Amino acid sequence: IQLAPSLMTMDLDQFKEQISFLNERANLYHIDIMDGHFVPNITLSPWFIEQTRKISDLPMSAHLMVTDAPFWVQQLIDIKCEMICMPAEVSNGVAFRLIDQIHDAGLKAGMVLNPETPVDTILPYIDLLDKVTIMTIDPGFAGQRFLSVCLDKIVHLRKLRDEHGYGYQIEMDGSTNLAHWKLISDADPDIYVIGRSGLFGLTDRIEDSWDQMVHEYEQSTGYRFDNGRYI
Ligand code: S6P
Ligand code: MG
Repeated sequence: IQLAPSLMTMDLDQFKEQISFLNERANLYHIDIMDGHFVPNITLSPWFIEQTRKISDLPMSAHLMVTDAPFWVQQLIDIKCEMICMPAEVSNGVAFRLIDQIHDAGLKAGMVLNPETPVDTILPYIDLLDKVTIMTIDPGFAGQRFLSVCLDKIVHLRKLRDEHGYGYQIEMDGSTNLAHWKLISDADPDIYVIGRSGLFGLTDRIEDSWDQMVHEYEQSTGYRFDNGRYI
């Protein structure tokens, strides 16, 4: 599996220390970008990605929660954000064009499915995608209720991939923590987004929080990390 810390949930007063620590352990960073319309909140931005790049070489994965996908996709192409993940709910009529634009720029294209959105929505272009993200919470905020019903979509996506040889990675996002580690690892996504409840909110120090997360994951699933890193 790969671990993607969700940077909207970190403490900005320890930004540099936390990123320096995570650079050695995480696989990519998850950047939530909201517009106040698609969800009633505003968090990170393309500017934040550029700032974080000053102290990190890890790939950045943008999770767009916006109604005007073409506008934000262009902003992210301009700064060469490695993975651009669009909301399936507002991509009808623009999906193929946006996926092509992202690929033409040498970047990766993903789609994100909110809890009520079925996998069928993205079937016409699923073969073109590099990543599919399954929301296991209502989007917009940290600390939301975990929706285990959404895990079925992960199993479904894995089956479709096996049957058709699709190339997408499967990611889950939302309430990734001790209470749900076992259920999530049984569904077996490739990428876990970890936020406040599973990492940043555990202790006051990122070193201790990471250790606690690893310990909780190992206890719940029987898997072993190697030197704090999931190999
Ligand atoms: C929510 C966002 C997520 C959160 C993450 C917060 O709109 O897409 O990526 O940052 O879920 O962590 P938690 O553990 O509170 O759910
Ligand atoms: Mg997210």
